[in-house]
Amino acid sequence: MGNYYQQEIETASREKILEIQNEKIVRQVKHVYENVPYYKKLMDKKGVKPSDIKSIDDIKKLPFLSKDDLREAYPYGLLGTDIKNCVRIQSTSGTTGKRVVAFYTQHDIDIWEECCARAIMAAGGTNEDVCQVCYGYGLFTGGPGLNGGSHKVGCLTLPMSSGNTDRQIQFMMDLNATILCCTPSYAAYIGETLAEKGYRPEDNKLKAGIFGAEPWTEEMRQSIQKSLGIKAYDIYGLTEISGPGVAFECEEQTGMHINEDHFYVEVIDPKTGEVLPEGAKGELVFTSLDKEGFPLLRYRTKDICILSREKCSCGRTHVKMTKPLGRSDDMMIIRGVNVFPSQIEAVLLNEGYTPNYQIVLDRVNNTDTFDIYVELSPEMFSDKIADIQRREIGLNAAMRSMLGIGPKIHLVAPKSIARSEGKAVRMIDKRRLH
Ligand code: DLL
Repeated sequence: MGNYYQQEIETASREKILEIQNEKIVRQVKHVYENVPYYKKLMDKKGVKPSDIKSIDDIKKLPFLSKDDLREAYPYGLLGTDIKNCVRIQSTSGTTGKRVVAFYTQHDIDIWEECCARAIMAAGGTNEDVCQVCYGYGLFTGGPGLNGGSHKVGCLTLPMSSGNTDRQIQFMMDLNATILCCTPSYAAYIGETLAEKGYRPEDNKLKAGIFGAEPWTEEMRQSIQKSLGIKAYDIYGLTEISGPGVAFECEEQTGMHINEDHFYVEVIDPKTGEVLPEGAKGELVFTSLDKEGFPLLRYRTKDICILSREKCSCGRTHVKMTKPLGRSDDMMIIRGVNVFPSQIEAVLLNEGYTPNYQIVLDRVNNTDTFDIYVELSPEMFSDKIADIQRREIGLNAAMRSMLGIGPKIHLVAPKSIARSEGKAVRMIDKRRLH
């Protein structure tokens, strides 16, 4: 028998889940139409009325939303309730200067934390566990989401946030952490640091890790499991739909169960928008069925995935998604932070540079390296090293402020970055994550 947080719903029959979805979608569409003028306009343009949505199958009639809509409607345009009913904002990168801001009522926080609690219990968590959360706390959803889930399960929670690896290890060892929550690359780094300090995998009390927010391979899973002596579980989510816990892995480790009672999932052809049959590879689209603060309908994630309804030995009935197999846009995830080339371009132009640049990503000792080669214009060019260094420091700071992480800037001579005859090759990713 599995370890469930909400067994009845997690193992409900397909018919029961459909019944819940049918009921919720009718209510949610009506609510959004009446409360979100931005989406009402899109529906009116498509000629769809709330009364056209009689069951979940009718969802195909609704218009899509994307990050572009979020930018256009920034900051309040997609709010689904009076702002005074909201208790929290979380945020992630937008495609340019404007970030995505998502609003939560207390009800939304409860749903979100319950989803994270399901993930923790699927990884074997109980109220006897010590759960070390080293996802970032703050605007990023990772820390707050797993923190809330850990409380709901009744684990003793260590709200470490990210970074300061020596302190992470000291707490982990002294306070007998049993569950580790962080990005997979940070888990790998912790494993490596433990070994450097002379610890063997059996010296720690960890039994499970809940890792997500960035792509990671099956090989990486094996290596983390070995170095920490744990079972490593994947977890998926995005700020727009709530945060971590939209989907999570169970002990079978063959994909992530999507919390279908809260989030309806479709897979579409990213080029045509056509809904694809189950089992086909395409872009994930989520509809939040019962969120109040930021109730997005048919939100295009740009994550490429495959869904499967194969029976799972854990007893859960919710559909499973593969790990994201890529993106249908150019978003990069660097040290767990989402970065768009368009943000980098915006900084360069703001700072007076030309948009001739190249991004190089690599992974050294399980940590992402992030280099940007930027061409100087002839007027900027100087043969004084101090001038160049001053510019590099300034540009690094401007990038850090826009992106939330600092790249290593390399200023190069005018015309030294190869021009391309077709699409410019702006990004070289040597990490091989998919
Ligand atoms: O990364 C939420 C999260 C926090 C998930 C902690 C898991 C753990 P965002 O910053 O909005 O939210 O980024 C969302 O990250 O569209 C995917 O492209 C990527 N992503 C999230 N989880 C995974 C995963 C959080 N398990 C974007 N594997 C998503 C691969 C992931 N990519």
